[in-house]
Amino acid sequence: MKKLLSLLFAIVFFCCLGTNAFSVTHDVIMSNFSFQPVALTINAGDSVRWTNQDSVSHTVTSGTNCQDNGVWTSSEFLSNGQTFSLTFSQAGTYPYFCSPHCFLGMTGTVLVSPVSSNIPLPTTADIFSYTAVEIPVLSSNPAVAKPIGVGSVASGGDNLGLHVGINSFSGAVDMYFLLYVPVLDPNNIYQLTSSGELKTFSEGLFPWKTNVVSSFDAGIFGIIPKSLLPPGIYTFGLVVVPAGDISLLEYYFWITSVEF
Ligand SMILES: [Cu+2]
Repeated sequence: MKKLLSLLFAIVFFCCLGTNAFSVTHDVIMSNFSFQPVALTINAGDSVRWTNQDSVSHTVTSGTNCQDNGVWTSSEFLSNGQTFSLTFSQAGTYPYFCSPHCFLGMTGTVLVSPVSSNIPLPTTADIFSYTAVEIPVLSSNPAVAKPIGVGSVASGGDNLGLHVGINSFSGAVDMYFLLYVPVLDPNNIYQLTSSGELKTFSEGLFPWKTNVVSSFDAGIFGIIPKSLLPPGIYTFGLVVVPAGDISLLEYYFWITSVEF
């Protein structure tokens, strides 16, 4: 398991990152001055892709009564064959229209259903890589969740403020927190132990948290001014497995990097 985990981390870090089975993309066609389907129901975390099949240009503009409500930034004018995509992470009703043809009744609605706040236990190996965020993004959809936040360095700020925030799972899980900072040690990926120490994989396998049953939000190392850290690439990973499962066949692995 420890070799596997280390290898896995290396593969993910050096390669690129896979797709996942959780987000669904739904298509809406713009045809004959209408959106088809007019009303689309999706789950929170899903995406919608609009494609213009008319020869005239259309827009995808949020709002009612032909008034842009700014819920999303209106698409540009889409010519034939062009697409516009959005991901809906919050449940709700999202009316929209085509700006030049709203008066013709060219309107539509996306209904976003809430999903359970529990993240389902992993049943396969799923890897989710994302661009660093300041604070964790919570979601019951593991493909949408961004459980590791890195503080203001994510947006060019001065501080590394590591933070893990995550929803509860539908069963108990164990979590491993991994760090790889080649400028400090190019040869080892470290695990953060439950007591806050850093251990290499040659020292064993050290879960960060075991038997987690509820959601939590935890800071790690506090806030560190980046001026105190050597410049380089800092990569962090969170691996979640069903509690006690060391088969490494079923896991979620979130990974994110920040360079400063
Ligand atoms: Cu139009």
